[in-house]
Amino acid sequence: MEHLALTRRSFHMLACGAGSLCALPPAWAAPGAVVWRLATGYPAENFHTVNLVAMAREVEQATQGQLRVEVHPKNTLFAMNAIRAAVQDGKAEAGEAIMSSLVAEVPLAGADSVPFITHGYADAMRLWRIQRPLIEREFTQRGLRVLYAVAWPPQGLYANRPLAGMGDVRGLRMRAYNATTARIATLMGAVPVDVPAAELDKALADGRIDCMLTSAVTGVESRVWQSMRFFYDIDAWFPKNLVFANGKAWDALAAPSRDALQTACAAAERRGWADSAAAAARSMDELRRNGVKTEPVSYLFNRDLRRLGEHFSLDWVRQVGVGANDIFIPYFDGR
Ligand code: PCA
Repeated sequence: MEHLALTRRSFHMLACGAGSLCALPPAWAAPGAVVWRLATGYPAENFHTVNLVAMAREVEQATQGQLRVEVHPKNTLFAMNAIRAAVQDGKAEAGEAIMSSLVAEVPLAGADSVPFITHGYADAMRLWRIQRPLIEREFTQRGLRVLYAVAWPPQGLYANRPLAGMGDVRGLRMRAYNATTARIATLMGAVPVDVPAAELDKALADGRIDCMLTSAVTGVESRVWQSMRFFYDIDAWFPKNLVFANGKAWDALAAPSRDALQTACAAAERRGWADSAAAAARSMDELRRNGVKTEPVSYLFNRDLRRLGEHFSLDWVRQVGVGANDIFIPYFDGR
């Protein structure tokens, strides 16, 4: 009979969907189990996604299968920029988004992409601790629940030619992945070209961009050396990915499942920040191995970049209004 031919693997494919990453090896779902779908736009091998899958595994183990979180990577469930709305509307129970993509709805989410105010992971973490209660308040009002956030490695500048100063960036096609990065490109005198992470490899192969600001990790994942062999390690900012859930889906969980999810998310946050630093170091080596020259910027270029950072900060404060003080005052006071 046909159903007897259903192997554990094919059952797993049916249960989890072909594009998803289930946390555990195939197993029959526990009776009454709740399945959450978690959407992300980043690839399965990215350290953020690997961390999500580890979180899902912990939840599944702790709840003995009562709550299963399926991780759908690389836009397979929803396109990156649609994930927040999809989770808010209950089309997916949970999702991950880079915070600077949420600024239209939650302006305070943009604080981590203000360039040159964080000088390492410790600063980025301190900024997150200040941002978190404010973001939580905003998310709660929208029926969303904040689970955790993890920083990307510092954003550096890649180019297909050596850049001696800001003048050399003028007119270049600079990759951007949301309104925030497009604004930075414009301030640098470049022409923003919208390319989501999932399409970066192809855009580089097609020669559609001359320069970009992103991490060493994304440089490696997109094989940046196909067209860009210069990397300026300017530590411009530490964008964070935010993982969140639909508020109703959260409320509907049985208390033990909710506790298990909360515990696993706290662990994922701790682990993710450490993984980010480790992935950054590995990726820098990988860039060099593939012929990317990592160089410091000249004194004048650095000065101009920092001025641009100040300009962007002022812009950001103007745009966000007094709420920006709730972040910047404690952040700069805590230095
Ligand atoms: N990589 C992602 C976001 C930030 C990063 O380092 C990207 O470039 O799309």
